[in-house]
Amino acid sequence: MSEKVALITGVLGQDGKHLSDLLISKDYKVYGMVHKKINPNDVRLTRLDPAVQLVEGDLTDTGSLVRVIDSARPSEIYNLAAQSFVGSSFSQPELTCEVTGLGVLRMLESIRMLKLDSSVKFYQASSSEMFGKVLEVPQKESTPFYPRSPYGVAKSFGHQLCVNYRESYGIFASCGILFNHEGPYRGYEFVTRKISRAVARISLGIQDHVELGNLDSRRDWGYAGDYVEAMWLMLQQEKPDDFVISTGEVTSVREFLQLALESASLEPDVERYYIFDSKMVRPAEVDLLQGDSTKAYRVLNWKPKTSIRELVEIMVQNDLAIEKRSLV
Ligand code: NAP
Ligand code: F7E
Repeated sequence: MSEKVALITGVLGQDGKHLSDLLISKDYKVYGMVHKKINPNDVRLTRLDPAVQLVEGDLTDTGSLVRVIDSARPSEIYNLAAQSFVGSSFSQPELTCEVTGLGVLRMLESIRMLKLDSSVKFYQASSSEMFGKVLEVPQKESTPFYPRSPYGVAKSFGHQLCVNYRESYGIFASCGILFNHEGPYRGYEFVTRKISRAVARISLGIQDHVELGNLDSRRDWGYAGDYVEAMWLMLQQEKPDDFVISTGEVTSVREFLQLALESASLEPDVERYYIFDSKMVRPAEVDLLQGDSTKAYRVLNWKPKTSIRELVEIMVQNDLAIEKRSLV
């Protein structure tokens, strides 16, 4: 049997770490695309399995993408790279649309230029942010998009392009409409990691509060390790398609903070530990996201395994261990 070869863009991100581990455990040869020179001591680099072969390319540079794909000759491409922070998409809208939106076009065009239309399976990291000001609860594959940020707009563009290239050129392009997923490799700018780190530091006496914006937003938070399995399953199907990946459970930012405080054996008294930071409030907010993954269960036989309590526990205990190490 020929070797399975995968290319992951955005390999240094949260999902890149989980997915590369999963694919290596399945005996894939994995190429991971990075877009700038990284300090060799950067934890995002050192945590990667050494079997991942790094290649240099940028979603804003088509020539680099063509060269990366041509040299790796993957059978599966997972396009995880993006400017993925919604908050920054308001301050850097053009960059976000270039990378997160047009970057998808450049990947698809590179596949076409190399005449790999019928031999490559392409996964696009679509997002529940496309549902934005939701027109239906819960949200499923047929729910119309109403993005509320430049990030959501850019993801909607990338998603629609995949559908169009699938229908126009027969490219195997599948989109995972993933709801928020978190874990120990989550970036510190996202609210769950900001909370788990702050709570760990509060419990160790390093700080005494956490500054947050809107506590009333509600999200459908899952564990990233569960979600990358769905990505892989989508590319093992005979036909390309789009799937909502979610838990169906909704938790507010306030409740997430309460659970984190409990996990660190602190009083779950939000008002005692939280200070409002108006800088964290976005020009337009997504108030509620709740997914319906019935289709993923039916077609992919995929279901999330990790509860919100378990997720919070994983994140807080991980940050407690990191913060304790920093004290010695
Ligand atoms: P992440 O941690 O932010 O990782 C994104 C990666 O993309 C980073 O390694 C980043 O590198 C890289 N990148 C940024 N600009 C690039 C460019 N111009 N060219 C090439 N690479 C570039 O994101 P994640 O949480 O793993 O998410 C993976 C994907 O799923 C993203 O597309 C995200 O938008 C999408 N998504 C995430 C969630 C979620 O809840 N995590 C939900 C739905 C969809 P630098 O950091 O070095 O710039
Ligand atoms: O915000 C509120 C904030 O930045 C969650 C990305 O992975 O998931 C993620 O996008 C909520 C928002 O994630 C703070 O206003 C309050 O309502 O953790 P977040 P996000 O915007 O939901 C989607 C599915 C993606 O696709 C994205 O790539 O929390 N919030 N206070 C705060 N958020 C942050 N970051 N920081 C605060 O202090």
